[in-house]
Amino acid sequence: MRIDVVTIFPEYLEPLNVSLVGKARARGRLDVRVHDLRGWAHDRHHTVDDTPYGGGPGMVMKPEPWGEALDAVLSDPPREGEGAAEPVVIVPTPSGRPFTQELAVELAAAPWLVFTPARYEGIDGRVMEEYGARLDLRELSIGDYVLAGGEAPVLVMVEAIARLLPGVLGNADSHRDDSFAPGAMAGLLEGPVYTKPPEWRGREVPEVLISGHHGRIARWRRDEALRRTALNRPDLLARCAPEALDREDRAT
Ligand code: 6GU
Repeated sequence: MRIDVVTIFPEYLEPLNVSLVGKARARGRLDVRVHDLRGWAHDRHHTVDDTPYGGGPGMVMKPEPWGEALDAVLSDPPREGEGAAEPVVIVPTPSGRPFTQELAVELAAAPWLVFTPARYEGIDGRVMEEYGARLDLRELSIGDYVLAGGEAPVLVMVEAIARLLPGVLGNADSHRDDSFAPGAMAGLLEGPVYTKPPEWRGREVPEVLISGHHGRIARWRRDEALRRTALNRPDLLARCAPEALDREDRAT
């Protein structure tokens, strides 16, 4: 997968060299390219923002540098089997649609993602009109709070996507039980986990986990998932299809 990021803070994306995403890059599973937007601002001060039409607080990112930057980045597609890959352009904004695990799974199948994190009050709306008219462009939000810019959301989204790429997580089964994953756990949150020692500060590991009884362990884990979901995310339980629950879920 190829990932391009255009930003006025390239150094904000340094964590992409670390840990899981860094290893995926080192292994050749991910080709990440970070570009400085100011390279496409041609005045003496490399200006990328201006005051908003219609008035109001804050500044708006000018369309010309974004247009030149996107034209340049999009003119160099990764090679994909026979032809050139189609890009998915992702515009991080608190006004976007929610970025979810389902979307992470969908985007992990794309060959090429181009992120355009903005600062200030956002990017001139004509940029999204222009590229949205001819490309798959998504305005995405990572949650119901406001950040100072889209760079941290890019780190969040890239990590969520990269860990789903084949050969990136050590174990192909690792995301089967992820919280929010559809399937056996029916979109429930994961319950608590334990490791050695069996007793720590007088607290013991739940006895069932050392019982070796796989049926009882699976039942206990599911009960804990149901309990945690009811406590922390009752909205998820409410959305849970009745068929996703089994007879024993109702019994407890
Ligand atoms: Cl994608 N950007 C900003 N600036 N704030 C956010 C966000 C994105 N998602 C949630 N809050």
